[in-house]
Parts: sequence; structure tokens; C-alpha cells
Amino acid sequence: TTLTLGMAHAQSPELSDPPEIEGEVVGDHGSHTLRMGIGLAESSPQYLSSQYFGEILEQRTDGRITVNVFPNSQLGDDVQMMEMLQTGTLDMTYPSSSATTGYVEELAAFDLPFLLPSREAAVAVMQSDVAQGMLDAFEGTGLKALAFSENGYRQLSNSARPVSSPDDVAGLDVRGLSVRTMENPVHLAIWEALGANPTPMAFGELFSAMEQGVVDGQENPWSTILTSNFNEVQDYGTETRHVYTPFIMMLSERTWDRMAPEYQELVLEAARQSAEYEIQLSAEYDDWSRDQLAERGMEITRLDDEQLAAFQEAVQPVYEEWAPRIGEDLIADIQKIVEESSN
Ligand code: KDG
Repeated sequence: TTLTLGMAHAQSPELSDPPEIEGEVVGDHGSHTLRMGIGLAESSPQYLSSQYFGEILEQRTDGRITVNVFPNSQLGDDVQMMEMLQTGTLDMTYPSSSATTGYVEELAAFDLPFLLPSREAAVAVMQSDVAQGMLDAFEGTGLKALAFSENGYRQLSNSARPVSSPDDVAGLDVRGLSVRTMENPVHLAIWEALGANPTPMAFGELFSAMEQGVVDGQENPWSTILTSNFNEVQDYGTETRHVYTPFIMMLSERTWDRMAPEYQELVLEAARQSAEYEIQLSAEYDDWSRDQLAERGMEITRLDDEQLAAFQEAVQPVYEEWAPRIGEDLIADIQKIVEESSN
């Protein structure tokens, strides 16, 4: 008899090696052990690039700065961990920008649906002066925002039915999907506009909430859906790309203030380098993760232009409600960067 072994699924796509670490070892300004908490799993681009961040610092300080990354929300969710940074009980975290709008309101611009049509446009915005201004605006909050990177294009998954239209979300003859969202008012408005029952919830509670049927679905990039094993409890995925979410790597201002200026500069440099690497990894993961999910049995719906237009139209009220509150000028500035990036 032949023993048939199930084809083992690859755990990651072919990933670029981290860029070589360059630059001299900086002078001795004491030792720091930085504890960083993140929501995502060890296989995520966020975790891998955070490890790289640690390697840069370790190498360039001869081991005087080390970074310990705690994945899987084990230290708390984005909001809780930012509070820990403020009180100084945690050194670093790496939230979605959507979780930070309580500190810097303008960041809600990133939550507007279908604002950033391509990764190139998103990167151009994240590297712009407008975005740097948002990072600077954290001054005085107790959070030192270091760099933007990519969480990515968010896609819908659920356990109830295939979704190819807002009507499928709203469920004309059945009930609307209950969809977990991040704790962000624009996201709530998006899912309300689509006819769902949005439920804000911490990321760390999401898997079991879906497993127990507390919510039907959620929305996150394909890479997160895969690396957090959501396909074990979600049968259907739809490539909606409704929001592009950045991540923001941040340090406790208390930790920052304890560091020598040379170390502060190095931390900033390492954050920018690892953010660039994260964006690259995230791009490498994105479509690959979708295809992996399909291979693992998730039914994936990709929308044609007309179907996508139906989603875009349904969320128009979100712009009408939120654009004036977020700032029409800011949104116009971002749209200008988007246009220039596609030239
Ligand atoms: O580490 C990041 C996560 O905590 C979180 O931001 C991921 O997009 C996310 C979500 O849906 O909560």
C-alpha cells in the first residue's frame, strides 16, 4: 500500500532576505532592553520585520540594545498596549493606524474607504510630509511614533455565505452579516453603510469569537487571515480591498526620553529601515496568501469592476459624513499625492 501524505502547505511565500545591516557601531550609551507587543502571529510580515528591527539595533550597538517581540496579542490589544506605552509599562507597540485616531484624529483619513487605489499610492502617501506631520502630531501624547508601514488592503471573510455584493452583506432575505471591526468610527460607518451589523472587538478575541459564532466575519488583509489561521473558522473570502491600513511603529515617550540622542537617532533609522522591509514582505505575502487560503479550502470571490463599483457606491455616505470631520483639505492633499504617484 502507498501511504499518501497530505501535501504540506508552505508557511510563507518566497521572501526577500532582509537588507544587509550597514553602518558603524555607535558609542556606548548604556543598555536598553525594549519589549514590543504586537497583535499578529510569528509568521506575519509585522513580526518578521520587527525581528529585523531588533537585529539592526543589536548589531549597531554591539548588543547594548535588544528588542523582545511578543506576538499574538499576548500583552494586550492595540489600544491597551498604547496605554501601556503611555504609563511606561511597555516600551513598544505596532498598532494599525485605525486604532490611533483617539490620539491623532487626522489619521482617520486612512480609514476612508477606497482612498488609496494602489500600493504605490499608499507608499507615496505614507512617505509624504503629510504623513510625517501625522507622526509628529503624537508629540505630547506619551507615544513616540517612529514610522509608517503596511498592514495592507483589507478583505472580507465570513462563515455564512459567499459575498459578491453589498446585498450579500446585508442579506436581503436573511439577516445582515455581523462583522467584527477595529475600534474605529469610520470602519463602523463603512459596515453600517454596507448593511452589516458591525461589532468592534479586540483582535486577540477575534478567532474565538468567530469560532463560537459570536460574529460571522471580519475584515483584514489576506496575510493576516492566513497567518492567524482564520480560514479554520471562515469558509468565504471576498477581495473587497475596501481600506488600506498602515501600521505605525511606536515607542513609549518615557523610554525615548531615557535614551541618548545617538540611540534615538539609531532607533528612528532602524524603524524606517524595518518599515521599508515590512512593506516589501507584506507585498510579497498579499496575493500569495489569498491563493494559499483558496488552496486550503476557502471559497474566494474576486469582484469584477461592476461588482466593485457597487461596494464603492454603497459607502459614499461615509465620505459625506466623515470628510468634513477629518478635514477636506487633508483629504485633498492625500488625493493629490495619489494622483501624482500614478503619473
Ligand atoms: O499588531 C497589529 C494588530 O494588533 C492589529 O492592528 C491588526 O488589523 C488589525 C486588526 O484588525 O485589529
